[in-house]
Amino acid sequence: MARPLKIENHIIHALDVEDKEKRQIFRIVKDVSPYVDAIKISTPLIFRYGGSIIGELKEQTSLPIIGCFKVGDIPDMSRRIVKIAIDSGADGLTLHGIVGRDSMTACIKVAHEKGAYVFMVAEMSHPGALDFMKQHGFEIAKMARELGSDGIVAPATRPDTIRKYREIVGDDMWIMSPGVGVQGGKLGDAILAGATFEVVGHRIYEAPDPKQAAKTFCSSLKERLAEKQLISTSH
Ligand code: 3DU
Repeated sequence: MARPLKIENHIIHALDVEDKEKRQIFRIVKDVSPYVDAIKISTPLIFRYGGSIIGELKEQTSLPIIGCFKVGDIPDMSRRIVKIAIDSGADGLTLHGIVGRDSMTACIKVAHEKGAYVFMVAEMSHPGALDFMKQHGFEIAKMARELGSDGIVAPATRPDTIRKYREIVGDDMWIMSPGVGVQGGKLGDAILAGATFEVVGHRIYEAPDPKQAAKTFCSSLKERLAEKQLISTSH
């Protein structure tokens, strides 16, 4: 059974550190865990260390590990990717909604059978998302809701669109919002617009002291949310 994803700090750390040694990676995970709600990993870490790294990370933290593999293949392959990622220890996964309903249905089915959760990417945070993806983001979010996805991914770099995404998915789905920091999103803007979690990668793992950086992100976000009396959002 997957580790539950609790909403406490509203921050997910993107642990994109395949260039570091395991000992340094484990240190970061231990140090940042009190200040974030999940650890998100991506494909480069798996290429560097293999799928067994997921289990090793889970020995360092009690937080859930979200595999941000943006699964988006034909239904059979998508299902197989989701299955092996969860069997390797992933508690949650991201999926690429733009590949369509059949692939997403296959992913959600196997994830839920295995007690894991999924976030469907509706719109990405980088400028290239405006080429094709943004035009379909709201439809993807609607599909995510209809298919029973646990959450969506929507950009912290365009917080205004988050309001609309929240309207579409309703109050009971998670919205994970990447793009805070190096991509230009301002801490707290996405949450104040309706997101559940903001994703912070570089600004934590590249800091001279990742623990201090995570602590500061956590307290600054709490202060901002408290100002707006929005200290916790519903799921
Ligand atoms: O820009 P950062 O270093 O804070 O990291 C952002 C992370 O979020 C990184 O792992 C990237 O793969 C992920 N992500 C996006 O940046 C944008 C998306 O739309 C979806 C995921």
